[in-house]
Formats: sequence, C-alpha cells, structure tokens
Amino acid sequence: MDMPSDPKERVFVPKGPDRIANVVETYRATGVAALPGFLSESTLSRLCAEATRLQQAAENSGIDAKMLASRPSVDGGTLFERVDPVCPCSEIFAALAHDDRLLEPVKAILETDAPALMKDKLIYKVPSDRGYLLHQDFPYFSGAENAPGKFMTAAIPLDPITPENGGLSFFLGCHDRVQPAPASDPRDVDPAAMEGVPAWDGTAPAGTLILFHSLTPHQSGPNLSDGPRRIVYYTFVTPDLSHISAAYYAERQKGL
Ligand SMILES: O=C(O)CCC(=O)C(=O)O
Repeated sequence: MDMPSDPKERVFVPKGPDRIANVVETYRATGVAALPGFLSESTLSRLCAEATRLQQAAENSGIDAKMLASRPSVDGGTLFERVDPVCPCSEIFAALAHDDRLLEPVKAILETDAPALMKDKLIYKVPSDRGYLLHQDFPYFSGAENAPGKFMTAAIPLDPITPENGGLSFFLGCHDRVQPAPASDPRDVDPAAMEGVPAWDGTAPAGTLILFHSLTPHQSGPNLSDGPRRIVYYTFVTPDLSHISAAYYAERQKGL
C-alpha cells in the first residue's frame, strides 16, 4: 500500500468491500485505523442518552464510587472524569462491546475468533479537564507479559473530537517497541522520542471507530470547549491472556 503523506489519510479507512482487509493493513502499518460512520445516528443518540443517564447517576451516588474516577483539571484541581468499568453499569455499553460489527475488525486484527474484553471505560472529559500526557497503554497493563500485539483498544467518540476539546493525537508507525520514558514517569513516553514522527491529531466525527495498538503513543490536551468530549474505550486481548483483566482491575483498585 502506498503511504499518503497526510496522517489522517493514513489512518482513515473508507467504507467499501475490502474494508476489513484494509483496516488490518492500515493498523499493521501505522498502529491505528479509523472507520468513520461506524455508528448509525440512532445508535449514537441512544449511547449519548445513556452516557447522560450514567453521569447523572454518578452525581447522585447511583454508581459505586469504585467505578468512578477523577483527573486533574487545567487549574490544578480535580474533576470527575470517567465511569470505569462502564459495562457492569450499562447494558447498552455492554452490548456494544459484544456487537459483531465491532468484533469483526477486532478479530481480524488480533487474529482470533474469541477476543476477550480486558477493560472498558467511558471517559467524559468535561470542560477544563487537563487531558493525558504522552503514553503507550501497554506499560500500564500490569501482568501483561511481553505480548503487546495481543492487546488493542477500540475507541468510539460520542462527541466530535476537535482541537478545542483536547483532540487525541496518535503517533504513527512506532508501535514496534516500548518508547523511552521521561525520568518523571517511567510508564509514559518522553515527547523528545516522538520528534519527527508523523502524528494524527485524532480529529474525527462522533461515531467513528478508532482502533489502536497497545504500543501506539498517544496523548490528549485540555478541554477548552464548553461541552464534554465523551469516548467509550474497549480494550481487547487474545483469549490466552483473558486472565489479565482480573489482575488489571485488582491492581487499579489498589491505586485508586
Ligand atoms: O480520552 C483521552 O483524552 C485520552 C485517554 C487515554 O489516553 C487513555 O485512557 O489511555
């Protein structure tokens, strides 16, 4: 496949008869594949309504506090950030995790008929949320053995991803290794290591499916808009490593 120079063109896979094969080829080459128009308008609006219901439940103590998390705000405070995991709280988000239309590209990329859901979360990224520093996900998966290619994440924005609400940048073609970390955080990526690496800024319509490798470096900026930027994340793993899920959540509960 010829590589277009525009990063967006490198990751976007249009609809067409060979879409799944093209998704796999794109993902292998760049570490990311994006499928615009993945969710129908009606599914998207049901998911948005469900996200609003969950946020109200979170605000009214209707969700176990262990399933809620906060993150830094731009002014040095903290803000409600996510429902994590979301599937135990929501039949609709759980059903999407097992929807054949989602699992088809996941199976093709992970080369298995039985991908396991390792973790899932609904990030709200409310206004003034600071965003995420540059990182790869794999170093955060404790007990993940040395098999980063067996993990991939499906991210589906419920709101458009824009530069104003913080974007979600992916660095392309460097998912072959753990990248050097800054001294301040050994599980993150030193921005200097990404100099000259092409990046896609993640600008995408709501309802796009974004698939990315556990070693794809990514980051997001502050949400300076006046609305949330909600994304549901499902991380899948090959069935031989399905036990990692329990270990991951046990570790996370200790850290909360
Ligand atoms: O949603 C975002 O802004 C980034 C989330 C992220 O990078 C992560 O959960 O690993």
